[in-house]
Amino acid sequence: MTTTTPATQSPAEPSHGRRLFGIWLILALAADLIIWFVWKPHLPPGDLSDSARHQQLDIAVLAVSAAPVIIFVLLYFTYAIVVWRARPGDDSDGEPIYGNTKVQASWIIGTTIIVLWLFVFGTVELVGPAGAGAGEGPSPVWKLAGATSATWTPGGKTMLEVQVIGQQWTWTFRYPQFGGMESTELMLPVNTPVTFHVTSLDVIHSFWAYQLGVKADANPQVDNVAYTTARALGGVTVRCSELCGIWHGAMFNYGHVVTQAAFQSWANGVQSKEKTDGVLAALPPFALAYDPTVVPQLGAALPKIDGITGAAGYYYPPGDPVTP
Ligand SMILES: [Cu+2]
Repeated sequence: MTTTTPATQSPAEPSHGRRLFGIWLILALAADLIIWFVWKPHLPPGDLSDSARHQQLDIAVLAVSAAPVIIFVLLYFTYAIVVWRARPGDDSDGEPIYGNTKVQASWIIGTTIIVLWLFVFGTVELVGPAGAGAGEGPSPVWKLAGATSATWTPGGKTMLEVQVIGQQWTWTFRYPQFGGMESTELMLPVNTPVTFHVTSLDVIHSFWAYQLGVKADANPQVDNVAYTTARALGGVTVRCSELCGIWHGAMFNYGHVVTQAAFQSWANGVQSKEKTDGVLAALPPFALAYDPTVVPQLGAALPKIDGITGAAGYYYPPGDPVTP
């Protein structure tokens, strides 16, 4: 439309390209500033952990990248309708145009830059936060920095190991560094690298700790590893994110991110209580995955002491028709 022919257009034709660019720049800048400073802090899943913060960042960066493109399309569309529509009585045809090097080159360069940027950013964000908060199977490719140890104490760089056990229809969290004690509450210390070992006792479930930005499949006889580091104190809701039977929708537990000292005293307390109660002795030995058909404790001894620790519905109650 920039080429003018004296027969059809007046010589005072404005520079549409420059005009479009000016309007686009203002709108795109405004949209990106609003996305970054107003919208980003409210984006799910919040900023409780490193993985959650990275997910917030990902959504914000993708929105900031997409907004100028959407605004350009809508602006060009609106501009064309308003400025270039046929005037009443104008039955003339448009100019025959054969190629436009400037337009073609900018299109190829622009789309290539966008696609490569998304590829690089997506890859960095997948690798950087140790697997983007998702389960990586029993031998993770991208590991979280932190030392492994048989015990955990506050202040160190030691990973906290948490086994997440799904069953119809509740979650149990087992802490191997605290004698293999179990809890129905997911307690985590702040600023501590955490390794989740996610498994299931019966059907397939999915461990979804929403505020932590962690989601990992819980499959029977599989140790699915996921990482996170909590960065603030707060509550966590754990839901099942894989249709797993009639009470799937009611399969949720709660948890808290607490200070390292508070976590240690809580964990020591539960451990000694379960030791005194006889729960620790009755629990199956800690393993990275369980097979309910071969662990004799499952479905036998545990229901008798159900309620002592508050872990309701330990494994299979007696006479439960559920079969693994
Ligand atoms: Cu489930």
